[in-house]
Amino acid sequence: MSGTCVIGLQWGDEAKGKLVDLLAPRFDWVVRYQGGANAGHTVVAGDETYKLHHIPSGILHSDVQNVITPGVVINPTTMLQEIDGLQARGIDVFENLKVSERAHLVMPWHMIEDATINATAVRGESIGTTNRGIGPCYRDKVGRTHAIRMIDLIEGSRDERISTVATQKQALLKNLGASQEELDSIAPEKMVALAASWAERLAPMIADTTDMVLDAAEANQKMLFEGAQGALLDIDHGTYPFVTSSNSSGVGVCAGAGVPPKWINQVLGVCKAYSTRVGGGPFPSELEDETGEKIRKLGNEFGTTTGRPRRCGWFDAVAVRYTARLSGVTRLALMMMDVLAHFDELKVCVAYELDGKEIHRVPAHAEQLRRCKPIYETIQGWNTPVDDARSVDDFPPLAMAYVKRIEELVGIPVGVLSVGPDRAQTIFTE
Ligand code: 2SA
Ligand code: MG
Repeated sequence: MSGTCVIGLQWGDEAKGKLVDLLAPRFDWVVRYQGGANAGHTVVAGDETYKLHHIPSGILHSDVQNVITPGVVINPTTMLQEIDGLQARGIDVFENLKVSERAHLVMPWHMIEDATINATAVRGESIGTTNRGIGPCYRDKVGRTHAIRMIDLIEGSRDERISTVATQKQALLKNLGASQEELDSIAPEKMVALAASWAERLAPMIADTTDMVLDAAEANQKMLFEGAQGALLDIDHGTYPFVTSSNSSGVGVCAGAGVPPKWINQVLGVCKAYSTRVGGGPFPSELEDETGEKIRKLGNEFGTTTGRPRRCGWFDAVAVRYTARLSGVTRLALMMMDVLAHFDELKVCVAYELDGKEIHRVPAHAEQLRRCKPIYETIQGWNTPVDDARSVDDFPPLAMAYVKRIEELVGIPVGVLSVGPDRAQTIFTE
């Protein structure tokens, strides 16, 4: 089998969805393997724009099998809404999507818990989660005692299980200070009825995706693994604790999808030609000035899921070199080159200054990263639109010089350049 991964190398929103949609026809399978409805993958096909949260970005291609594997956390209500929206636009989701019986469910109580967490400062700053119940659901998965999985929906003991956990959660949330209204909203009888309605609609999709994926790999089929969020948000390797609750870097693919490493041979590392971050946490190359504002406007940098304005800054080669190495990246995809096309001068962060010393790695402690001052290299901008570029030859030499410098600093060749949201605005350099 050949397995290719599409991994975000920054803090998410690198336009992975666009690449997955574009590459999907070359593959038999598209696999979503971590995260949940916190993801927002935008795919533009002709005049239609699709905003996907749970559903793999290969869904627009009817001959590609899409799967959601054990590492994903699923909110069935929002997933069903997403499916209905796609079905209404003529995409037969029920035909080519399977969901792992091992995947965990984001329950209404997780949303209440997330709102509580979000209001809490961690090391003086709020994490700024997407409020989609992601952290509390993964916490229950690891804790085991209160978890509900897809397979629980179609097992005989469902009603009893849901009712027991709902009762326990009401008591726990009461202690956390939840309102009576919130407690009533997760009453056991309500949760039992909700789970039954989910089961009725989702049952045909629930499958042993691990077995399916292994069979396909052994039968030499081609698989595309679609990462969500970015490697700097990885729970183990990111800018902890300002991270998401799953392994969003390349190292998360095997555990989340249920495939051994031997099946993975290509990793496309996706990054913007600049940096963005949404939510709290340190961001050394952040621009809190009119240049940052200009990037936000030109790049329309607002969250796909929550609509939040994204923080913007220059490209951070220290951070991307780290995540590219960690993720085993074989080619870079440099996105949003059209946004950088309106500057006389560009900067790239090539090192940090931490407590008077120059360093070339990302420190583990959020406080240390917060103290890091970016050391910039200034690069001449090309200041000419590149939206219409369709091959490398259409790029101004100064734009190619920028690309070359990024390649050198990160240590990986650029294989894809993107100059706009449309499928046609993507250049494969080889
Ligand atoms: P969570 O909800 O527990 O995963 O939040 C924890 C941190 O992870 C960040 N995070 C994201 N950052 C960028 N994009 C994401 N997806 C959406 C999008 C976000 C949106 O594509 O635009 O619409 O706002 C995403 N998901 C999680 C989050 O901001 C917290 O910093
Ligand atoms: Mg996104």
